[in-house]
Amino acid sequence: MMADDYCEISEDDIKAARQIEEALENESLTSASGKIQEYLKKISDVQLNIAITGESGSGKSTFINVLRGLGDEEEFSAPTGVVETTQKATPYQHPKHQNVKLWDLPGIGTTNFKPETYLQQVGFDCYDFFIIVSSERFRVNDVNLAKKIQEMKKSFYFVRSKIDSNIDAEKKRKKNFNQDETLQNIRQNCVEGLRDHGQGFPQVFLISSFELHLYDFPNLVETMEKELPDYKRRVLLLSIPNMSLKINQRKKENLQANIWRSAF
Ligand SMILES: Nc1nc2c(ncn2[C@@H]2O[C@H](COP(=O)(O)OP(=O)(O)OP(=O)(O)O)[C@@H](O)[C@H]2O)c(=O)[nH]1
Ligand SMILES: [Mg+2]
Repeated sequence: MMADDYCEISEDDIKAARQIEEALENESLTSASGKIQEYLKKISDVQLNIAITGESGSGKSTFINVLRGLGDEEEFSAPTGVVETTQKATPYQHPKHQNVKLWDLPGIGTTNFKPETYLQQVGFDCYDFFIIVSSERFRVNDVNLAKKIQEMKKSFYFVRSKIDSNIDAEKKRKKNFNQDETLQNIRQNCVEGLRDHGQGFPQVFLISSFELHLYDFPNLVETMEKELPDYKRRVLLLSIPNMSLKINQRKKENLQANIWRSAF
């Protein structure tokens, strides 16, 4: 399945956008604003395509399964594995939002998906929003994905996965093990890695797909719940790029008409 099949704006969206544009050209602002209101009510119907991306083996497919409340071997779950597993972008329904699709992308950085061709192979610019999943170390591929997303003026969450492995290893090996300090180190490493490459204040979540109640998984779910409508709104607005221009134009015309009227 190709991502391009899914990331198109629906016929209905285009029709509604045309109606608004026409209203802005031919009707009063009040009538146009009525149409805009109507359109905004449809926000809940907007398709949002979220790409789960990152290096091969970072835990992307496992993460999608836990977000959907599924075990790795349940029916309809995403295949996971200890060797390169996901070979093509595959959509999965978000558990709560009908119109949100979670796309399980192949991992970047294998012989099948080299960094030079990865973006094109997975149709990267088609998605509306991204979750970069990174395990172990902060890597150059993570930075490059983040940069590309920024270039496209889209947003991402950065998920640092497999925290359980890090905690277990440190606990076994270090006499002065302090969990909070270890977590703080990992977080700082991700935030600084992104910030040093011009990513401002990225949202970083530390998670273990094996221990969901620990670390940042609950916070990530809550943040998604809160912010998904905003991303839908953004997708909606991007689908009608001319609209604000036309609104401003009409306001200006109205203003000029009023100036003349008061002058007379
Ligand atoms: N310890 C630990 N292992 C994990 C976690 N998430 C995933 N794994 C393991 O990491 C391996 C890779 O997981 P996948 O979910 O298949 O990784 P992926 O990023 O989808 O891999 P590709 O599809 O090959 O790109 C599997 O053996 C998982 O069980 C986690 O939170 N903690
Ligand atoms: Mg996978």
